Amino acid sequence: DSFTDDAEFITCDSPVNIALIKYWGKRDEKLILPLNSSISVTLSQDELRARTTVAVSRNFKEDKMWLNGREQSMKNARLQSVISNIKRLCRKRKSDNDQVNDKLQWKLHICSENNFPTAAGLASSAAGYACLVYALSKLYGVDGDLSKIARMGSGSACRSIYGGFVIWNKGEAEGGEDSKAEQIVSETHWPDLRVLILVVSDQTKHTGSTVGMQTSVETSQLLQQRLQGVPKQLEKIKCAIQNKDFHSFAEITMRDSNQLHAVCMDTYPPVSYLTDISHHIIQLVHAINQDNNSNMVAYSFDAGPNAFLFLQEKDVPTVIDILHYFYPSSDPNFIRGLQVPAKRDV
Ligand code: 2P0
Repeated sequence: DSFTDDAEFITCDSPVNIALIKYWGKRDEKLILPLNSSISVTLSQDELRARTTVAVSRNFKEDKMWLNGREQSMKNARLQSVISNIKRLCRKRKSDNDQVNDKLQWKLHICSENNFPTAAGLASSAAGYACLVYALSKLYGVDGDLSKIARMGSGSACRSIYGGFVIWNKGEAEGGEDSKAEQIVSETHWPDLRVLILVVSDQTKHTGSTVGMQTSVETSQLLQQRLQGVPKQLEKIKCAIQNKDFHSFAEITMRDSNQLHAVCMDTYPPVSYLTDISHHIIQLVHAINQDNNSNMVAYSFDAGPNAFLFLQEKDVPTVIDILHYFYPSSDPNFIRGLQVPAKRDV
């Protein structure tokens, strides 16, 4: 199919978010409702971003989708759920507008690409679904709470709809009406916070998050234990963020990352996302902090071996020197630039 005058399209970029208090486990697989609330920071789009173009045309013969240049099946329940939810919102608001009604009938083409390794534990599904939802909302002229629709694509995607520091409230409602993200503070709140991403591996992870967390819910007692403690950790990190208390922020962040990976090891059969290099980075960060008598760096790992390091701007040169000393011959892409808490710009 080719574009004609009848085609309408829009391209959007979307940022990655990294959880400080992690989401791990669902109470409803279909609606993607989490067992616990989570808190994340949205990163700037200089290094990691998803870019999605969505197009409709009366000449398209069927719905189609490409991810990083490869055609994907449209028979994906989450993808279908996102598209139908956006269209439903559109119908609700614009039922008397013929032009919009036409557009809703036309076939849809989606083209999405990441400028970083997909499915390597770098939050690609979060950026990808947030981007798709945002782009579709613009195409069909829909506004309103996009976070809930992004959640239906991938849980963590609901947090990439906002910039700065974001909480995804787990909600109580059975239908998920109140399970959505909201901003805690904007990207201007803590301007000297920095994030360094150490790309230990760009290989696709062996156990995807969806299956990994499902197995944890079924088998891990430690997960049940963790769920009891999360509300307190959420309050503590909110407080550290409000006060820009880096020392506490760092400890809470590292403890939560460690707890997630302990839960993964407690899962049966165990899921291990960290590699020897990840463990070395953990030891190195604690050595740096011990030398400094206060936390200078914090690590956080998602469902993959890659490290997200948090630090303050003043400490960036020191930490980069140390990293170069310990990883002298590593790939030039090993350190993926400096990220700052960012607004969710389009
Ligand atoms: C998070 N992760 O809070 C946690 C930390 C990975 C480790 O959210 O099944 O891809 O699509 O809702 O969102 C990754 O899980 O899982 C994730 P689904 P998702 O960022």
